[in-house]
Amino acid sequence: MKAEKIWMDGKMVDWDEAKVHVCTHALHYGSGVFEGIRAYETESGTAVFRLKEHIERLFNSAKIFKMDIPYTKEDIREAIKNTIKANKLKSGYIRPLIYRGFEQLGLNPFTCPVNCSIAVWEWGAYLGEEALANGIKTKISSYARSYINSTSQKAKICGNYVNSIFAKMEAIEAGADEAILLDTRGFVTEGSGENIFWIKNGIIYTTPTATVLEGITRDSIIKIAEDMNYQFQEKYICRDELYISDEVFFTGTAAEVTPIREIDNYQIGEGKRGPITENIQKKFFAIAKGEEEKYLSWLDFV
Ligand code: PPE
Repeated sequence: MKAEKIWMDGKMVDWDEAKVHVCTHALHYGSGVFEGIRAYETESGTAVFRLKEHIERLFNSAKIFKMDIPYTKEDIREAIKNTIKANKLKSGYIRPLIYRGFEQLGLNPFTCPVNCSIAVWEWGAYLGEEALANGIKTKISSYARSYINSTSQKAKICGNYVNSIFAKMEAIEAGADEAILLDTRGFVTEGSGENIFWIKNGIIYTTPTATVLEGITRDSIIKIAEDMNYQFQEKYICRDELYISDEVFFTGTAAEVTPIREIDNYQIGEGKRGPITENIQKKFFAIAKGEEEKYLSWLDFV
C-alpha cells in the first residue's frame, strides 16, 4: 500500500513525508474520525461513489466528537478530487482522517488542534477476489459490539475500532476471515468493518441502524433491492437466525458486497454465493462502474 501524495492540512506532501508527532493526541487515545470511500474506473473517467454522503457522514462524526473541521464540505470534496488527480489514481480507496493533533497530552482533547489528512491508494477486494465470488468464513465474536452508551456508533471514531480489532484478531486466529459482533443483549450487529444482510424465503433483511454504523453501502443496497422489487425489512435477530438463513452477505465500502458462506462452522444455504446476493452484487458493481444510467447521480466524476 503506497501512493505518491497525501493531502495534509491543505498541502500536498510526499507519501513518505506524511508524518505526525508521537505525542499526537489521536495516536494515544483514538481521538479522530475518518471515512472510507471508493473511486471506480468508468467509461467517463474515475468516479467517486456517493462522495456527498461520505462527506456528510464525516462532518456528522466530527460534530458528534466535538471537532470543528477547519474546512468546508466543498473544500474537502475538492481536496479529495485533487488528491486522486495528484496520485493519478484510476480506482481505489480514499481515507480522509480528522484527528486531534499535538499540543498537550491528557484526555481533555479541546486544547489540541484539529488536523486533517486525505490518503488514497489502490485497494482491490477487501477480503480477496475469491471472497467476492465464493464467499467467506465468519465467526460470531466473543467480543460484544461496544455498548451503545459507551461511545457513539453513528460516528466513525478511530477509537471505536479497537473493539473491531479485537474481534478481527480473534476471527483470524480461529481460522475465519471475518467476525460478526453481537450487541451486549445478544442481537446481531455487524462485522468488524461491514454491515450485514441476510435473506430468508426471498425477503432481504438487515439490522436497524441504532446499534451499527449507518453504512452508505447498506443504504445503497437497500435502494437497489427495492428497485429490483425484492421485499426488504429491518430486524433485530439472534445469531441462530443467521445460521438458518438462505443467504448472508456483508456490505461496506472496503468489502463492497461480500457473500458469507459459513458462520461458526454452519454452512449457509448452499455454502457459496447465493443467487439473490449475486444479482445484487452485479447491480452494485455495474452502478459503481457507471453502467447504470439511473444511478449516475451516485457518482462524482473526477
Ligand atoms: N460498519 C462498520 C463498523 C464499518 O467500519 C463500516 C465501513 C461499515 C459498517 C460499512 O459502512 P460503509 O462503508 O459506509 O458502507 N468500514 C470502513 C473501514 C474498513 C477498514 O478496514 O478500514 C470501510 O469499509 O471503508
